[in-house]
Amino acid sequence: MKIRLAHAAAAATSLLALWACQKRAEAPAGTPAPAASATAPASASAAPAPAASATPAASAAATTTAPGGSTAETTAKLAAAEWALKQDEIKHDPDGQWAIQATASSTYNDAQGEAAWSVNQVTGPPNVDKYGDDGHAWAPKTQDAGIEWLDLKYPKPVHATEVRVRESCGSGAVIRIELFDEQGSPHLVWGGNDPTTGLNYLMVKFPKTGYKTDRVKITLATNVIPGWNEIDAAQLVGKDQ
Ligand SMILES: [Ca+2]
Repeated sequence: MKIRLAHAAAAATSLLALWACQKRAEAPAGTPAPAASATAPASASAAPAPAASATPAASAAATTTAPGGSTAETTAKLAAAEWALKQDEIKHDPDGQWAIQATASSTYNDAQGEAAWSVNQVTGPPNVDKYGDDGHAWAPKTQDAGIEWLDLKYPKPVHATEVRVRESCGSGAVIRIELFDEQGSPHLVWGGNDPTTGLNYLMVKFPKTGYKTDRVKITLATNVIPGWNEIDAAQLVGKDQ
């Protein structure tokens, strides 16, 4: 039966549990075993994203008592503070905008409107608090089928300098970011290996665009990271001129 196959696949990928992000809901049956690679096919161009280094991975460290002091605890607190500062800075960036409309290649359970995991869950500011499966983020219809995309509209056209993608489950599967100019032509601003792990932002910086844009397309290769790949929100950064 397919259930047994699914269990076998799950066992085979247990070593990848660090990356995998499982859904509480039953996964669609018959999903092929995901490829065991965390490396995106390197595609053309552009500046590599800075490493997503400020993950609050520190909670584990906080429970280990360093002999002769509280070094681990201090490190954990500093990491947590750094994460809080980073989030605060992004949320209050005067040049940052959150998406107001979104379409996607697919949605989990064909979710529409404001339903959990629908594409509308990627609009507005971030509202997923911790890494893992969460209906406040968008999820595609299947876990590891391959190419999926989000097409996002922003309130104000700007000369863009950065895109920040907040990944909240199965992070690391983004392979491409494109901006659309006012004539509707796409421009690739980044492509490659997404280093994001845990709940964090993929932050892609690039030279200020000569054109104005209010539309961003984010492409994922969901087969790269086993399990569900969910996006909480995405910010476009840029100025009027
Ligand atoms: Ca969200």
